Amino acid sequence: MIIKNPKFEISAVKPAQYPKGNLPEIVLVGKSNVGKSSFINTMLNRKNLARTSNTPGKTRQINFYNIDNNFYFVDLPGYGYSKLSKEEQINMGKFIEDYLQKSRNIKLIILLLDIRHNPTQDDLLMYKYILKTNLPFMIVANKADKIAVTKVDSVIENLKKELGISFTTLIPFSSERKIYTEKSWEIIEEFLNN
Ligand SMILES: Nc1nc2c(ncn2[C@@H]2O[C@H](COP(=O)(O)OP(=O)(O)O)[C@@H](O)[C@H]2O)c(=O)[nH]1
Ligand SMILES: [Mg+2]
Repeated sequence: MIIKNPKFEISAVKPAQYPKGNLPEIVLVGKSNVGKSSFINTMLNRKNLARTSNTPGKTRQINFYNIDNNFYFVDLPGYGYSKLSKEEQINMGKFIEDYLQKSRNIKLIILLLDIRHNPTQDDLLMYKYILKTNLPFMIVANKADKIAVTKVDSVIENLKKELGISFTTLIPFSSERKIYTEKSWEIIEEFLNN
């Protein structure tokens, strides 16, 4: 896809602030620090359009990036940030689910996992939640640069078994090495055109 003018549009803290209109949305979901914002930057070939950090924020905000008035990348807050209290974590979960329920324009949910680890308890909860929504989704196993290239295929197969999936798309990704960006665009475009 040729990207001309991707723009940050709004950090929504409540549904009234979600963008008006019907642009399709490609939504990034995953635990804190897994690489959601980096994924957006890598796909757009921009260094800092989506804010990344080592210290995940505590704010419940949803960042909308308007991609050439064609669609939105939606950067959801991360879950499972251990410095939040249990109650704050539950509220964060509700905030995420609320958006997934309310938006009428979601074309694809991209659930990011860390390729180095088994899915966490929170990952599994989110995965099950996404299944329940019946929204289209794919899984991206990020930070593939952190494991040996020769191991990637078997780790992906194991992840599929772990999650009990056969048809869902699950691909490795690395923002560090910028691999699988073309494959990801192919999949995203397919869902956008659906
Ligand atoms: N090695 C490596 N680090 C990554 C990758 N993607 C993100 N990171 C790093 O992980 C940290 C969190 O990334 P960020 O995109 O802010 O995660 P978010 O909280 O999910 O939005 C940052 O220090 C990134 O540089 C990747 O593919 N490989
Ligand atoms: Mg982020």
